[in-house]
Amino acid sequence: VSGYVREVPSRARRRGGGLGSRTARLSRSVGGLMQGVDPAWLPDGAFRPIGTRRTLIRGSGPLVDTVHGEVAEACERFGGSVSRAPEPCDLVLELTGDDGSEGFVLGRRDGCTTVTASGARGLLYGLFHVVRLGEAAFLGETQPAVHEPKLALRMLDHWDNVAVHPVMGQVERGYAGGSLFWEDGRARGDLDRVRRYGRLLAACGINAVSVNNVNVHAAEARLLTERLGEVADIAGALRPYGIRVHLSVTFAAPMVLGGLPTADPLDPGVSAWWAEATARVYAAVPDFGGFVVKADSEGQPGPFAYGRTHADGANMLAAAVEPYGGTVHWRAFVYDHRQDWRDRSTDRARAAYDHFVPLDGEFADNAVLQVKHGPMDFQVREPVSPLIGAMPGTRLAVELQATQEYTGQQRHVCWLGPMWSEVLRFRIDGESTVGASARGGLVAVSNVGDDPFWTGHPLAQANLYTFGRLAWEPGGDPHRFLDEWIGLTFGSAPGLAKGLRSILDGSWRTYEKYTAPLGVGFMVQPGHHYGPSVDGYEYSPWGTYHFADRDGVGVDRSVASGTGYAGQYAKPWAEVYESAETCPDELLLFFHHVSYGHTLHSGKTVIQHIYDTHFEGVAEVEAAQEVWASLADLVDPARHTRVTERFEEQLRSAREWRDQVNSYFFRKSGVPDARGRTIH
Ligand code: GCW
Repeated sequence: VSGYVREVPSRARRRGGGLGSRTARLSRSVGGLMQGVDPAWLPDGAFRPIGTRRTLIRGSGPLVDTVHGEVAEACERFGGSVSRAPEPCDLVLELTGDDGSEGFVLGRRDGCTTVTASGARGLLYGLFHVVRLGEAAFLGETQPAVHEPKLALRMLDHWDNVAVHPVMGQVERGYAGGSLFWEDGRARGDLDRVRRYGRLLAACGINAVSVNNVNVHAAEARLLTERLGEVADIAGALRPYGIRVHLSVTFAAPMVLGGLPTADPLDPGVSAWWAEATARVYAAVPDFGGFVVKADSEGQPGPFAYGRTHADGANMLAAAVEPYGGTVHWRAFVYDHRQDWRDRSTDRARAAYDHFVPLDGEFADNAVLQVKHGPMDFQVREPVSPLIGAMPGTRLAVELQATQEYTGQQRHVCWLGPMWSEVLRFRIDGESTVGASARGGLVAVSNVGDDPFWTGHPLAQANLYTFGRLAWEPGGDPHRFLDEWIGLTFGSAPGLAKGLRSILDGSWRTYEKYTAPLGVGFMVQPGHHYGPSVDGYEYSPWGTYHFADRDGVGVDRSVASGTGYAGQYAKPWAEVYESAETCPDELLLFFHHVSYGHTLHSGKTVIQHIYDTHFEGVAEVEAAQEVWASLADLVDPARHTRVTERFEEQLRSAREWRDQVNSYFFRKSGVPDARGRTIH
């Protein structure tokens, strides 16, 4: 991309000095961009309100040093001052102990803004909160107010492969270049970029990162043993920003790495092997977060081979990390991926609930069951997984997908904030929300790579930022987070925020309009999952079908006549979803097989809805593209060019979706478009 300076090799940049000077290096601008890497939501200018003032920092420890380094760098640039001794000041950042908490108290009196924290991370988050507030942090008087995260674990899972996988590449479902951590089978030497990543993550509240793919291939498996030093280096780069590192491990590690004849979780030799391996991990990374495990899922090994349960498997690993305060994140993505499409009684949507609900209460306290937010697989529209809320005796983490596998692969603008917020605010039983049930935390599959814009599509940064903010405050309005992101990233030129909002705000619904209709999902090209193929998965073993015929479309998941999936919900949802009359339009085809002439709550027939939304979706992309073009003078040229390129592809692809989906359903149904538009 024109306008970007290539990354300077880190050795050339390495000078002496502590974290302060390192931070200085990180944020030094080259033609408005930091050393060829987009500054994202931490441009130098965001620190001006702090950097022009006098700051007093109290307390000690590595994270206080980070805070000091940040403020010192801002002051160097903008002429303010920072001190550790009491002097007249505009901002006090004070750590009063270190109890491990993450909140802070912010107030303003007598011309001085004060952030007080009793845990070091809290001070860091307080600093970034002041950055977000900008000048507003230094106006008027405000009563001290407590700010603290609702969820203790706010985590990104990287599906990064150490060695390039022949099919999946460097990053599985990665759309932003190579891995930030790994390259050509080795850890990257350039830890500056990792550190800079940690800084961005801390600034939106993320505190944990898993550094390798849940599909653990041969090279990744060894991160647990002889390649542990590489993990320790990454942990060292992220630690100054309060981020703990986790590792995905293979359940078969005792066999693959230890030469044992079994990985049976109840075999004493197996647990002894894990205990030793874990001890070595903690010796190298004392604040290691724990293991992430994909077991008995899409061909990965697991406890089923030994006639053991998932609780047996998770608890054995949980016991290994327990002495060190670690956690096991055990994924609930367990289903039959070798299904016969002729078999209408098997329903993939049911699988996680059927496997795990009987185990409620059996998981150790430090074993967290990590559940995808929907029952299928990160489609643009799915109901909330009925597993969430059905396991009160188990700590659950909810997994979202920031990487846009099924939502345009970071070539399409698709801001997922509203979708995630709907999920998190969903009242499972009419009362408690998903956000409140996620006691084990909120996790997203990362959308970041070594791309200069971090996320390929520069506007996909909004997803990463919004994820962090929602994990901190699951009930928060995502539009507020979008506005924060816009303000920090793009500044405040008149007209800019309005334009960006209009592009991003409805982009998820736009994407939904031109892709698979009414919650039915998939219809993507098999394998890479980009672009339309209505029947691409219709006769496959993956369990993702739409059952369209000449009369109708959709999956009958009712209790009365279908797979019974609707009955996995608590009331009122079991009843709402059971009937096509009460089921919300947007999920109708997820729960019911209906005729093309079925009338939606909107008053339209299903077939006319399909036609209309597909035409509208493309028109909305065209409109967004025009708005973007009109912002050319207000946006950094390199950013503008990149997004312009992506819009061209988005429009091409949206038209392809429209034409394939509309033609498919016209040919199946024979029903013409009421408005007589061209359908091929
Ligand atoms: O969404 C699917 C992806 C796989 C992924 C799997 C999972 C890492 O297509 O690439 O594997 O989900 O979540 O484990």
